[in-house]
Amino acid sequence: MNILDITPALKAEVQKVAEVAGYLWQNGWAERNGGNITVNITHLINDSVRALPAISQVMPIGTVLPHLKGCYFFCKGTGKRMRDLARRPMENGSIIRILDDCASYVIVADNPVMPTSELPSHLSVHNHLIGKGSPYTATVHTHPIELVAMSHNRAMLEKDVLTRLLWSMIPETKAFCPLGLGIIPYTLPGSIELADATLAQLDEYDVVLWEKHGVFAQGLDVMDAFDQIDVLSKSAKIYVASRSMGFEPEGMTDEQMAEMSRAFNLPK
Ligand code: 2HA
Ligand code: ZN
Repeated sequence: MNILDITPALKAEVQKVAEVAGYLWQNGWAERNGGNITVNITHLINDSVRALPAISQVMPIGTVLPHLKGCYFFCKGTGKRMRDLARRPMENGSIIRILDDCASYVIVADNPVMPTSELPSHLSVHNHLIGKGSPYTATVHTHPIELVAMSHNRAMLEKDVLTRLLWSMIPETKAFCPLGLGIIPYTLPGSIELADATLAQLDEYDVVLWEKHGVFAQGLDVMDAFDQIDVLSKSAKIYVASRSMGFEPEGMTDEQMAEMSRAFNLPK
């Protein structure tokens, strides 16, 4: 018997991950093994999962994350493809348990699929979220074409330039991504520097753009994290479509955006 079959809430959560993995692939945002998804599933764990034996050796995280003691995560496997995760989540991802030292983990289900190479940075974000009492449980990293293209433009990398541009393309973007888009200057993928810079920006924004690489989003669940990337990407596509029709889009005015903030009670 598969562990998901005796844990319906967990099964529903893993199915959401698979659904989002499919969207990332269909959008052309997840070539080869590009992108990562990590979801904190601790609140869905029952005694059957708690009783599962380790099916891997004890593996070091590479850092100490005190708020993660005894937590469980579903993680995409290292080198695995989003399009495969979409169809067969438990063969292309795994459930891990963080051990009491807060510095190591074991895989408990379903297969000994090693988690994403970006595990330390994803787990650092989860540790930070729990530490500040955040309700967010999911982190998503992916490579949205138009947003990455925009990050090749120096002027667009200035603080909140892209946020303002993207918000001004269609009213919903400000309503559904009310904190905007943080920017992280080019940093080596998988590095501690990138993880630290991401952590710092996520206190101010729910989605951050890694220059010339991709986006990293946090959300209540994996669908929420995806939705925020999706609305920003929609705005980016409207900008690109306007430019390819030969004009610079006018964008909503400051007053129209201020009116949105008042009407929707938005923080910025
Ligand atoms: O793990 O996209 O940046 C695949 C990636 C890393
Ligand atoms: Zn990437």
